[in-house]
Amino acid sequence: MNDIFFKPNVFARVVAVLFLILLAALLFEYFFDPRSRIPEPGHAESNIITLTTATVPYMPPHEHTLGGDSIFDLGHGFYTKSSTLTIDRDEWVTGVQLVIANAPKAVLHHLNVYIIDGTPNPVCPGFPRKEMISLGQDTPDGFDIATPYGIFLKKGTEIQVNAMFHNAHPPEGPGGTYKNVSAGIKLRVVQNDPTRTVPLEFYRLIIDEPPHCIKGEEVGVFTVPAHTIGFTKTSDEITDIGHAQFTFQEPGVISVMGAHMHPLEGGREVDVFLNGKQIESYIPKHSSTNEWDWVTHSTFTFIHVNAGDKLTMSVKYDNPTDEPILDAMGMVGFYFSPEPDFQSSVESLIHALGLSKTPGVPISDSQAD
Ligand SMILES: [Cu+2]
Repeated sequence: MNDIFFKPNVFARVVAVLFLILLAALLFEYFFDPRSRIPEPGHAESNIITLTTATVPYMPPHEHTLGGDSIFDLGHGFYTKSSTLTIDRDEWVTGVQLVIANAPKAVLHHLNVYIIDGTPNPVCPGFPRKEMISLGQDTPDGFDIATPYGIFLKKGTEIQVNAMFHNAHPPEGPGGTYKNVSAGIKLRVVQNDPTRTVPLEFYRLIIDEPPHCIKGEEVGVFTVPAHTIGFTKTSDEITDIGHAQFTFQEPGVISVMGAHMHPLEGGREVDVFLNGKQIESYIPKHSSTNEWDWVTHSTFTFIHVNAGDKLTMSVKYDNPTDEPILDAMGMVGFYFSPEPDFQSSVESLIHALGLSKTPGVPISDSQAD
């Protein structure tokens, strides 16, 4: 045994060095790969895509007199975004989770995930980014998508997260000064899943005045006059009605749907109508004993629509104060999947889940049957 390699202490050193190299490679992958993939237990091919905005280093609170200021005022909102992520293989998104670091959720105004492919936004053509996910201060933190649906991300798709924080003193927000604040999303994804066959497209209807789409602005707002209770604005009462309504070009299914308004400024209700008939009502509720914590629950509706059907909305505010509310918002977000062979796919879904067959009847109602 003259071979130096087989001397015990040399062998142990070689093994130790190889182990350290492997460890360093794993740590490098984990900490420096911007797209951290975390395998999900129980699903061999499942994993998580995380996309996080740049941090806002210093976020002081500001006074927010009801109706007295606007989200467009300097220093009112903190805007931040992520780098662009290029999807490196075909993925189906099956779940979405909001993540906020170093601040309470109440200081997030909204987080949007955009698909950057040059396609104009279907509801807001002046805004050249398609939306994939939109979460707000008053929406749930995330949602799961049932089979056969999923958000399909084709290999090469570029996505980006944009977020706006709004840090108001009580009672409109928790107040406090926050450091290194970021927002992001975790997307649960699967590949080559034969149960995911129907891609979801996201749409967002917005009531605003004057219109923001034409100017390419991200946010649309309207004014609620002073001393008005039950002030209601509907899709056809605004200048650019095109982005507050949607006419379906092909048959399909609306699945996840939700709304955004400003409950802490007097937002009371957002209603959704299909061909003039009300199909959903979103009423914000306090989600804690804090005055600023509200949630407006999303719904899983599975509403069948035909080509030519029209979706419209309305939003209601109470403003008992002496000042107008300058930055009231009213929005509806929903996922639609065109399904030319709708009947066969819905039959299989009905069969699988034991649901109501009546078009327009939400699952939550039909399950009670
Ligand atoms: Cu808003």
